[in-house]
Amino acid sequence: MKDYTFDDYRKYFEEHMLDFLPEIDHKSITLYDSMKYSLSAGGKRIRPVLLLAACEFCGGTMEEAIPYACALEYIHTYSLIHDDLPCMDNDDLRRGIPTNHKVYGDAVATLAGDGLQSAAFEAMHKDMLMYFDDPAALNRRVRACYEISKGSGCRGIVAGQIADMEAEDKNCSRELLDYIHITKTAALIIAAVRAGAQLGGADSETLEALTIYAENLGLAFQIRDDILDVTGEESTLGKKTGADAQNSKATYPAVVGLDESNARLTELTQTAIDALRDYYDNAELFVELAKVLEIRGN
Ligand code: GRG
Repeated sequence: MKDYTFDDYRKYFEEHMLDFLPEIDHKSITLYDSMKYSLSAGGKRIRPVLLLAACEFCGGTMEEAIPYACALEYIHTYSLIHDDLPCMDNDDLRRGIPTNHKVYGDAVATLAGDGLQSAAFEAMHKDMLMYFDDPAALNRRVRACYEISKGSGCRGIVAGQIADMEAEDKNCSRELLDYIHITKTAALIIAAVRAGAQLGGADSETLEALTIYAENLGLAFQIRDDILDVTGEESTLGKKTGADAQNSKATYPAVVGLDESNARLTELTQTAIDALRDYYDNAELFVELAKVLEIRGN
């Protein structure tokens, strides 16, 4: 793996982030503006960085992975726009600025999310179209696209969103809570790592180790998110705190308390790091990222 840092990957990603949006007719410029508004609002860019880094870790390059990294961030951003809508979580603030529907209205925000999701699939398929004369390269790309489709679909974030909505105001078991967190959040983190690994041509052992890393990191990420909703600062988080309790959401602190939530977060972070034990010489970015996310403030 090259010696790139998280910031190197983030910078490369952000330089190319808008390159894979379809060219939009001027008559639909409001749609493009609203899509760009949420994409350009910032965000930690964890998913695209994980995808680029996993591709290089497995022997590929970030240049070949960039359409898929962008596609993944388009899908993640669409899910945030839709999640913030009044018919879902009804949030006013996201990534430190007013939510998409607060600026463009509910209908345009819905379309911005739809546009970003379809732009993601268009970007991946446009890239695949260039590899019909290279079956091995095409194979890696189809596999990456499958990982992203799976994470963003009815077994991934969409399943997580409905389970999350239906668990509001109810007693939630630990089993259901983990199901919600794995589908709602870990699914796209797993998709990022596995898509990058597929693009890089990972062998089955490395793919398995990276998958265990991503599953544990993804669940840890959502537990930290739940904890921050209770203990975090609105100005640092860029969104409202206390929203989970106000909406009677199923969260780790609500179901098991803060102490046990923190203990589980530490345990999952360590399990994620341990999964890459055999690769430590090369896996510094993944190990450091898990440690940073365990104590993140936003
Ligand atoms: C399919 C509408 C729909 C929603 C899917 C992703 C999702 C479910 C809902 C969004 C709200 C939420 C709390 C999701 C959990 C995942 C999560 C913690 C998202 C925030 O990710 P960050 O912290 O965000 O990486 P940035 O802004 O940094 O990209």
